[in-house]
Parts: sequence; C-alpha cells; structure tokens
Amino acid sequence: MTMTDRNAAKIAKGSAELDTRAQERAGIESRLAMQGMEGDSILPMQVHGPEVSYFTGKLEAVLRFKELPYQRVAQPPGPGLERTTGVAQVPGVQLADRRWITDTTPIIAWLDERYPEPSVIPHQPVVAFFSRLLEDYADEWLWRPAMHYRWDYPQDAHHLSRILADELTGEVSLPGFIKRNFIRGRQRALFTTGDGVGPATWDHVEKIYLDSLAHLRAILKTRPYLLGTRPSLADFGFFGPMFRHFGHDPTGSSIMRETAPEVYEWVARVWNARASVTGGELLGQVPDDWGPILDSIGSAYLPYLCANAEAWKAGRSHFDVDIEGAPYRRIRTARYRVWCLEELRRHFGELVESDQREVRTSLEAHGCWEPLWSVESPESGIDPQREAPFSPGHSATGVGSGEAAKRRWVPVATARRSQ
Ligand SMILES: N[C@@H](CCC(=O)N[C@@H](CS)C(=O)NCC(=O)O)C(=O)O
Repeated sequence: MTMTDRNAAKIAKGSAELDTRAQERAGIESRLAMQGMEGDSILPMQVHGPEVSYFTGKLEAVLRFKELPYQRVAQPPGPGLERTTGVAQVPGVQLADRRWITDTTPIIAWLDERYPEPSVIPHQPVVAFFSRLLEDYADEWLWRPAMHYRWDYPQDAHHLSRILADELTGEVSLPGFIKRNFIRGRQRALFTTGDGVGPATWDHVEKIYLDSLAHLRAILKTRPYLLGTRPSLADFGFFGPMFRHFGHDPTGSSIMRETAPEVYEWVARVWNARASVTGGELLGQVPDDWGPILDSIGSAYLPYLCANAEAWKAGRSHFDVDIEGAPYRRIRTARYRVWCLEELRRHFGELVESDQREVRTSLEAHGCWEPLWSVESPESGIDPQREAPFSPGHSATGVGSGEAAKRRWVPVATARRSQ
C-alpha cells in the first residue's frame, strides 16, 4: 500500500466513523424526545471503557434497564482518564453537561435518586442493606477470580489480549504479539500473580467463582432475578463479573454453560432487561436462599476487608492473610476497600432501630456481624463531604498512580503512533 492509499483509507475510515456517530447521536436524540427527556442536562452520557470491562458492563446494564441514553466510548478520555476523574480506572463517565463522574457504586446510587422510577435499590430498608452488601461482595471479591480466569489461562489471555490490543492500542504501530504480551504481563503483574494468586491460592480463587455459580444457580431455579421478577442492585453487582468476564471469556464461560446454564441465561436476561418491558416486583424481605452467599461474605470477604483495613491503618502497602485456610501473600492494600467497609457500616447506621435489629440477627446468623465491626476506626479519609460520584475516584484494587504509570498497556513512549 502506498502512502497515498494509506491516507485515503484512513480518511474513508474516519468519515465512516463520523457517519456512524452522527447516526447514533440522531437515534439518541429521538429516543430522548420520545421519553420526554430532551431537556435533561446530563443526557446522553458518554461511558468510557473497553467492551470487555467488568464495571463498564455493570453500569451499562443499569443504564439499559433504566432506559437512559448513553454512548460507550472504547478509548479513555483525551486528556488522560486519571487527570479527569482522579483515578486511572474505567468506566469514566462524562455527562452531557461535561462533568465527569466515576465509580459505579455511587454512580448507580446517584442515578437511582435522580431517576427513581424504576429504582434498582430496593425500597425496603433491610433488603436495601443486604442488596448493597451483595453488590459490594460481587464488585470486590469476585474481581480476583475474574482476573485470574482471564489472565492465568493461556487461551483466555491470548483471546482477551487480542481484543484489548485491537480496541485500545490499534493505533500503536508495534507488532500485535508484542502488544499482546505486554498487556498480559501488565494484567498478571497488577491483578493475579501480583495480587496473591499463585499455586497456594489458585484453588481457593477458583472456588470463589464455582461457589458463586452454585449459589446463583440455586436462586435462579426459583425466580428470574436474584430478588424477584425484576432486576435489582444485587443482580447488577453480580452481573459485572458474570457478563464481561465469566460469561464471556473462554474458560469461565465454558464452566458456566456446562455447570450453571441458569446463570448463563440470567446474564442475557439482565442485559436485555428494560424497565418499560420487564415490569416485575421485588421481594419485600431477604430470601433464605441468599444464605450461602452471606455465609461466604462472613467467612471470606469480610475477613479480607478487615485485614485490608488493618493494613491500611498500619500504613502497609501489602499484607498477608489466610482466608478459609488459603494463604494469600503480599496482596495489595486497597484504600478504596477500607471505604467499602465504612460504607457498609454507614448504611447500617442509617437504619432505624427495629431494622438494625433485624439486620443484625441475619448478619449474626451468617458470621458477618463480628467482622463487620472488628476493625476500630478504619478511616479511609475517602469522600468525607459525601460528594461521590463527583469526588475524585480511588483505585479499587489499590494500584497507585505510580504503579499504573509504570505499567502502561503498551510501551507507548517507545512506540511510534501511526500518523
Ligand atoms: N469501584 C470502581 C472500580 C472500577 C475498576 O476497577 N475498573 C477496572 C476495569 S473494569 C479498572 O479500570 N482497573 C484498572 C486497570 O485496569 O488499570 C467502579 O465501580 O467503577
């Protein structure tokens, strides 16, 4: 191909992209008008995040269910995601009024207040508390197995590094195999081998996924969503890992199809849910079949959150902890997850006394009460003014900006960007 041919091809590609974007925009504008939302200053939103991202998928499912128009943009925002949202993580969301927000948990809570019909956070306060607990568990504790299945199995790593290389680094003129090796090395160093996954914990990490499938499967045998006949926060929390990781990647999805077809079906059901079509009701109380998930929260997730909070208080960047007998070594201390513990306590504190009694009885029955309170004054210092999702974000996994800067997707500085 001559230089002129290459330039002509680029111009043609560029104008085709512009056409598609203009069409998307026109479609969104007519949908806004139809829904009577054309004057809404925050819509449509631009959701920046790759197609295979855990938390981007979670947020997209909520936006789809609430029928709020958005465009997903694969590339991080121009001036640098970190400078814009305070943290190098996706999704980063730009509202139509140009403000930026980050962190799906407060984003969903904020959207639920702004667009309460249909709400995804249950109205019944006790059920709302437990839904938040399940969301938190799925966000933070299923992350490690999701990254492990994606990056520690060669077939998965090959497939995913190709997708990410194409989507995020397509313009970087380096051979594909170099980009793919780089991406895989980065992800393993940050999120698997560099975050406690190794021969001694491998089986335990996988058990987290396998047990989750068994728990969800038992629930979904009796109703279409985790809390009734329409999706709620608990569904969207589990949807993040189940959709973009386990239900998508070769190894995780094959296990899901073979052992838990109910979950595979639910993943598609949540993605396809639209409030105006789905209808449905939420249960008015926490169902007994959430018990096994709550047991795991008590025996694994909350002890991990406590060890993390103690490490944070002691100023340690890494810590060791045994969880259900599995020896996790040198895992990263995550300030964000100290905040997760504080948030759970705050939500408990906001309940009226009779609801607190009910929640406590349940938490005690599943081994969650003691670890919820065992750390004295965790003090993450995150979001003291309660401005999230408008306050600067914090890395959920504790990857600091220095570490993230050292571990770019590809060695961009040395790579020549094609003109
Ligand atoms: N608590 C955040 C977590 C966001 C998050 O951790 N996103 C991942 C990708 S799905 C990320 O950007 N990780 C940093 C990286 O890959 O460098 C949320 O709910 O949005």
